[in-house]
Amino acid sequence: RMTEEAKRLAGCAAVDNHVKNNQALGIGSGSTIVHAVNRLAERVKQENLNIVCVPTSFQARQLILQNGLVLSDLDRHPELDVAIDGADEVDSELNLIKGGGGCLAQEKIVAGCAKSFIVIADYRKDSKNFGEQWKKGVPIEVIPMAYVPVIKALQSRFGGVAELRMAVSKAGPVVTDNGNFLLDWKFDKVHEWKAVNTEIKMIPGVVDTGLFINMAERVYFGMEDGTVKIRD
Ligand code: DER
Repeated sequence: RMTEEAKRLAGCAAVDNHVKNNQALGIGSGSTIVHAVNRLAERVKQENLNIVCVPTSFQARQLILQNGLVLSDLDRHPELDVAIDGADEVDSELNLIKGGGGCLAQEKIVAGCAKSFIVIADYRKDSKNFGEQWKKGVPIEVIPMAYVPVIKALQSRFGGVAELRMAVSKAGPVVTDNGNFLLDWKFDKVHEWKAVNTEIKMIPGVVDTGLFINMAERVYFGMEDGTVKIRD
């Protein structure tokens, strides 16, 4: 399909432009990162690169192991050279909505440990303002016992509707890799996202948000016409 090829283009461009020998990499989660990891494994083998990979989820961990890459962690490598990850939406200032795959908490930790945070996405994620393309709202990871008060706080202070993310292949709510629940907050207006992110993070019970504000250094968009668009 068109978007799969666009994801592949973005993933390869990021790996080819930012990965070199003797690096510790942060490996994101989702479907676009699969293409980046495939290309990384190819380059490690061809060029005999010394690379270690820190995952952002169980899925990323499996991807690293399945591709024969060296698995590491933040105990051994608390400072990463480059983190590569996907996004659900990118705005004109390179702010991201992430967490569509429910891995935002570890993704933000790893992205924050990297000298350079590089995002890969297909053309559908390229937006001006949050909400133009991505309609599922901002994912928010919460401590399970607090999800109702957090929903009430979110809706009364910021408007919109926050919903507990229910699992499809499991009865009950989605449980994250950290044993927490996820809310999807469908906001209903343009916010000052940097301030709102901080205020949401301060609500007792909130673990983290899918708002990655002022974190990405560069985004590679795989386009429908087979080109790659770079936004810095
Ligand atoms: O859930 C996540 O944070 C993923 O990184 C998401 O933002 C991108 O997933 P995709 O590459 O499958 O679209």
